[in-house]
Amino acid sequence: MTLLWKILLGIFLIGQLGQSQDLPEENIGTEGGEDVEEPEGPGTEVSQSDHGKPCAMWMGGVPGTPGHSGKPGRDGRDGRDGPRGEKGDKGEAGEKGDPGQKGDTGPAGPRGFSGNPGLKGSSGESALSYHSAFSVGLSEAVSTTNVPIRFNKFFYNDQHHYDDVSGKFRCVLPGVYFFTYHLTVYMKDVKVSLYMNDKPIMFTFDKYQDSNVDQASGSIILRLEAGDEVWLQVYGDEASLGVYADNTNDSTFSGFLLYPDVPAAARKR
Ligand SMILES: [Ca+2]
Repeated sequence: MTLLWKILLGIFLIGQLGQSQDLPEENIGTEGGEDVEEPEGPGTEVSQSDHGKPCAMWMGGVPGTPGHSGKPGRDGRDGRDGPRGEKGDKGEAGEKGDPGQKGDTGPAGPRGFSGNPGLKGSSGESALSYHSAFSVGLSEAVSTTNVPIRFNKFFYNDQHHYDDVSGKFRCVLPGVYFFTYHLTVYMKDVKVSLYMNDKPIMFTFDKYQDSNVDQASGSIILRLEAGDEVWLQVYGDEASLGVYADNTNDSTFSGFLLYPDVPAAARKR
């Protein structure tokens, strides 16, 4: 029994030492002597009451006056970014900008409807090439016999198929031609022949009557080859030189192509 008691006492004392370590240092210092002497005493209760007495007798001091306000602290660090705000109202429309540059040419569009028929065109070159006509006259009376009459007044001779130097019509386009002449007869009788290639083929005679202006005329249709020549000429002596002309009396000779001899190659067109 004695041994067991001592063990229990030892455990108790160890617990007391743990409590004293938790106390403030000032308290430990004032009661240090008493703690050393306690393990020798047999009664635990007595030593416990001795230990509590000094603490019960302490009294709290009067609260001190508040200290002066300290200096302002330093500025704090910047705070974190705040939460995202709500979406704002739509702004007003801006001013109209300058016109942009011209764009590239777009792709070709679809084929359109057929148009109206066009006007009829003018005659082609092939038709013009078959033109041959002349109409000439005299500026004065004929004075020479047995030579071609040289008509020197031109009403129409665009193709120049009538030669005013020789007084002859020269055929360029082969075909059928029509010739006609209207002569004023004055002061003398008129005897004229229409020649074709040095041969007289038609004759006209008109007898002049005193104090009267007369006319002599003739017409003929001939088939001509290229190079054929046709002209008028007085036949007989000077008594037949009655072909007359002045400002108010004309003597004319005309001819034109009626039907051209179209080449076989042209007919197939
Ligand atoms: Ca007559």
